[in-house]
Amino acid sequence: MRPPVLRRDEIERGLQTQRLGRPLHVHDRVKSTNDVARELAEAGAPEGTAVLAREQTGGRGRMGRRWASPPGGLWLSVVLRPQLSVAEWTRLGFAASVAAAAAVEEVAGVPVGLKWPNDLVVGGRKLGGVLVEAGGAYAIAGIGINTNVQVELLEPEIAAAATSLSAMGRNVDLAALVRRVLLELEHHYGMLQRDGPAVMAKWRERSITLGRAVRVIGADVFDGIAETVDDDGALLVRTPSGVRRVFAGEVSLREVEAPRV
Ligand code: BT5
Repeated sequence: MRPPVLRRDEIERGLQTQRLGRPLHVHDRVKSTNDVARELAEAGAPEGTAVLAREQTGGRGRMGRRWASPPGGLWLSVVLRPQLSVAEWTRLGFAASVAAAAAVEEVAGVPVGLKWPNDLVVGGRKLGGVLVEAGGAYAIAGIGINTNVQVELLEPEIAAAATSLSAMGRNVDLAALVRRVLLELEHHYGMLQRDGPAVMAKWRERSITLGRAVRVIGADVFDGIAETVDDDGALLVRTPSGVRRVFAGEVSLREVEAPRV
């Protein structure tokens, strides 16, 4: 069954935000909502301008990876114009992840964990992800959530580690979830500007990474215990040769017994 066309008026009805999602641009099919939002930001769109698409043909993850975006999912990007120092910008992805997790919990009643840096995880599988891209004076916060997505129709490599709300038997109203994501993002983005460390503490509360044996795949590959994520968003990993601070990369949770360090 073809998921229904997204209707802007239906989403706007009951939207409780002050700024985010105002205006809201809704498309049937775009390459990437982050690209559309970036064009709008470059043309001077105000903070809060949001772009939603029913389907993305070139959805992106971090580091040029592909993000499968069939109809039925929540593919959303929001233009932000943060009043933050450049060092604080890395926290945007953490704020957006906490917001997306809180929204899913509220609307679908499913507890959502976070995996460093920006994955939404349920039952060890990826439900969604966040991609923040910075422009000059703006940032685009891209949020993807597998809402009513048939996981078995995704490419096998992606399907193997993915889940969706419908796969969990939660058929949520996409418009209601969009409204809640925008509201939670507004709340956590506001918190970020007042008290960044408070947002990072909220991220840590939801973390499924911390305390676990991990393999870090970044500039090099190494194993250790993920100790914490600091207020700059770096992952601190204890290794036999000391604690290493990881700013970018991939972490896989290891099933093996933790190395003794
Ligand atoms: C992310 O990247 O998790 C960020 C995803 C952000 C998507 C949103 S949708 C709206 C906006 N517009 C865009 O173009 N992007 C944003 P990363 O951590 O790099 O994860 C990418 C990896 O996740 C891929 O290599 C796949 O293994 C896996 N993957 C791809 N599509 C998936 C999906 N739909 N569900 C679960 N896993 C997926």
